[in-house]
Amino acid sequence: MALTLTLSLPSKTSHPKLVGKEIQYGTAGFRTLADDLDFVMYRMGLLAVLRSKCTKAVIGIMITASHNPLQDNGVKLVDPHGEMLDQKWEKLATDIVNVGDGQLESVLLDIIRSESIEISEPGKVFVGRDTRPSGVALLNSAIDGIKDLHGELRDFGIVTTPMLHYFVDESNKGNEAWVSSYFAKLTKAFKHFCGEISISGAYSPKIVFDGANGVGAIKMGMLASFLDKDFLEVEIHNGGEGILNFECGADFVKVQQKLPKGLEGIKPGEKGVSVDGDADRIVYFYLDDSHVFHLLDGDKIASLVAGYINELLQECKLKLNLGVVQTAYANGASTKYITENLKIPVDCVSTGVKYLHHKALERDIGVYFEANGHGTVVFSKAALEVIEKASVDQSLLPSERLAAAKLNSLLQISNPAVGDALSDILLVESVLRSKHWGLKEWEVAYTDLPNRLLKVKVEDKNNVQTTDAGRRCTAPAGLQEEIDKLVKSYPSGRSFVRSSGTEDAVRIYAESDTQRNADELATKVAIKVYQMAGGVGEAPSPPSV
Ligand code: G16
Repeated sequence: MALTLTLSLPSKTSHPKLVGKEIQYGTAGFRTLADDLDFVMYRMGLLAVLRSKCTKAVIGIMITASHNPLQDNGVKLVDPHGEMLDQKWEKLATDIVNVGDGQLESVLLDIIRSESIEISEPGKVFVGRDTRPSGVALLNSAIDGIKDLHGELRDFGIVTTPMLHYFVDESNKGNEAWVSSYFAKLTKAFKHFCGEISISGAYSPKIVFDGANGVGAIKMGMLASFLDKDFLEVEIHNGGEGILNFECGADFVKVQQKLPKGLEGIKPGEKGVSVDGDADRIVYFYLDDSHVFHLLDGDKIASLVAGYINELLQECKLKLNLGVVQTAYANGASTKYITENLKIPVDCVSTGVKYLHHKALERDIGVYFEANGHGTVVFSKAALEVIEKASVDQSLLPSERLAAAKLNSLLQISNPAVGDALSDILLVESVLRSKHWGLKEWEVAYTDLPNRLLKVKVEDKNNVQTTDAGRRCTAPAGLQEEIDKLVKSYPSGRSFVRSSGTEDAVRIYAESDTQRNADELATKVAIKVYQMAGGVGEAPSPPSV
């Protein structure tokens, strides 16, 4: 029977498409200048309702540009289990955003037909935003879209990105989805894990926290209020008084490999922790006695957490399949340590939590972290049942039951929906406390190969195309061969380039035996990108040697 459905979109004329250039659903949704996003938000409101009707589940809309500068904003859709939007729908999102106003209804009708959506189904959408001032108007645009397709709305206000993912997941499981229930769940599990473990050795429960002047600072304050200082003592800096992500936050600290603004007074040995603008990434750092800066990034977190889970699995003698997932940005030394010393298999996937998350789900217990500090621990329902059973199995030795019980409560601390800076802090602190370690004891497991991350602006970042999880460049022609030649002349050299999916730039990564060599290799590769891929603005400065 032919579909005679028509759509009326009363708010459409209030959100005209003013931007001509094509934009794509990137690594984590649409992300660009906030001024260009009004129609995108409206259309994502429409799409979220369709996705909800299609999946018969709550869908999330998070308005954030995460680590990007204040003037940017963005939007990502959250799927029913709290995971990133299905890739087929990413394509639909791109289609819907790039059609002219005149074709919008027909494209929506095409989606309704092709996805066999029953339009009378309810559409339920949860929305949240970070602290960017532009978020208020953009949220209203998304709400117009939701209302135009008669969707039901629940607005969580200012929340971290992982909180919104968590609320969507919990709600679809039929559980409570409240801010207070999120904090209660995380802190209960943390207290349960740490309750029996005394503070001793090099461990201190104090962290010096860099909130990137964003939502992470607000929510860290709330989290800390659920915990006594014996569990976690938090000294909050960059709580919103300065500019979001400006010279602070996890991305700044990771890329610049130095202290964030506002934490200059941190004492040698104190634990520094930075989150990014929407609190889905963390990195740890400290100054040694000579005031030299040390970074413990997502690779270090993966090795710490996976190593500890492995120990517990061995202690309770459970044969569960544990694996780590990384991307090409993982430091070569971390991959070697995890595979050769910890003997845990490592998979390498393309950049983007969406890829890591799905790969990690293939294991009984999957630990995934990007080097930039984005990650979590995921586990199957069956694995959790096996662990729970072992924790009370009287036929096991008490030490075996205890290890299973510890593993059980450790897994409750993670946010299984997505990488979450707040739950990751509790996860890391749990392991450090259990091992009576400070950051130095954690850091010594392996030494990072010196590395450098650079960015180059080009006329069109689509000029750079890659394959093999972003490790080999297929366009422009000849660029990969040039990179290969450069890499060969550096001991332990490795370098790759790829277009960012969140910024208008091409990223360059290089590592080598010394910092000087890593810097030199990265700069030479950046110059090649600039020359061969249509660089704009100032050319990267040639290395001084
Ligand atoms: C997002 C993604 C991450 C990714 C990062 C950078 O993080 O969620 O998985 O690593 O972008 O991606 P790209 O190199 O493509 O710019 P966030 O924290 O910015 O949302």
